[in-house]
Amino acid sequence: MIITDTINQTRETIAQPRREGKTIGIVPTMGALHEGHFSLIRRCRAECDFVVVSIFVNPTQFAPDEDLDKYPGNFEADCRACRDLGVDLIFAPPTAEMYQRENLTWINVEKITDHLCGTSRPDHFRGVCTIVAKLFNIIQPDIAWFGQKDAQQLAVIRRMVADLNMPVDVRSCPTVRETDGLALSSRNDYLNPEQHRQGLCLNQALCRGRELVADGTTDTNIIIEAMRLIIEKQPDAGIDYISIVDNDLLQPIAAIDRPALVALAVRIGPARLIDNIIVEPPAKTV
Ligand code: PAJ
Repeated sequence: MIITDTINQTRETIAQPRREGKTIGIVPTMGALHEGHFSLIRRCRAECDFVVVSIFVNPTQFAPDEDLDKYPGNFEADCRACRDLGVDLIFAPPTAEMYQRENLTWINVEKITDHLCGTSRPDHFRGVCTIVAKLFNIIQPDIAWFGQKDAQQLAVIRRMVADLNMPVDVRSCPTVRETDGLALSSRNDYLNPEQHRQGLCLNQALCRGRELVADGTTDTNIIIEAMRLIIEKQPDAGIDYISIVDNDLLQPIAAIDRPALVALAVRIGPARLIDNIIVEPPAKTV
């Protein structure tokens, strides 16, 4: 496994497998790797000849009051895990390599970023799209993997790739959870055991939402209120949003009459947790 930290070295390293006609896959990450990341890397390993993992805590997707300075990381452990998973190249540049001058060029995906996390993190997806586009330009992967855990990020990146005709096949993997249901996240490191317990309310609320839809409830207000009650039972939980949107442009919908994304963001102590599921409209009986 090769580890690079400059753009030039990375391009030179990838030139060889590309010449040999190998398919290049990338899993972009911010490090502090866990089973969620590993699931993407395993898929990439299974479906590509040359596997690249990028590890870069991207400052432009953090607002000034967010957790950039204390974002968890353990580079040695990440490298060991990647080696065990058969990764060919880790690209782990310092910030000054990725942003060599004041950044004046940004990618903004409109509309899909209007709701959900876009409301409380207005510049977040601009930072995500810009860094992912830079990574795509540096690595020029054939295939890139992202997690359904960050459903809005996935939708935004798919749209960026489509609108800008980027020659990358974007694929996704389902959300990996702890056995107790908490979606894995690098930010779970911020939780003490009691906060972790309270964090289970996100998955519980989503399960309740799924159950209501399965029982024939389609009114999204009713579903959202039922979910809200579950979250509000936890003393340290602060709701950022609970939303039900269509699974294409992520616009709020009044009824589950098409595939819908049920998504929520909840602050528990020091962590802001997000989670989501996709629900299908109840089958019509004839
Ligand atoms: P990061 O939070 O490190 O996540 C990297 C990838 O792992 C993302 O595609 C994310 O959706 C996926 N992932 C995280 N937790 C997961 C889980 N529990 N199950 C499945 N997949 C999971 O997302 C980012 O980094 C950054 O925004 C990035 C795309 C790298 C741009 O900076």
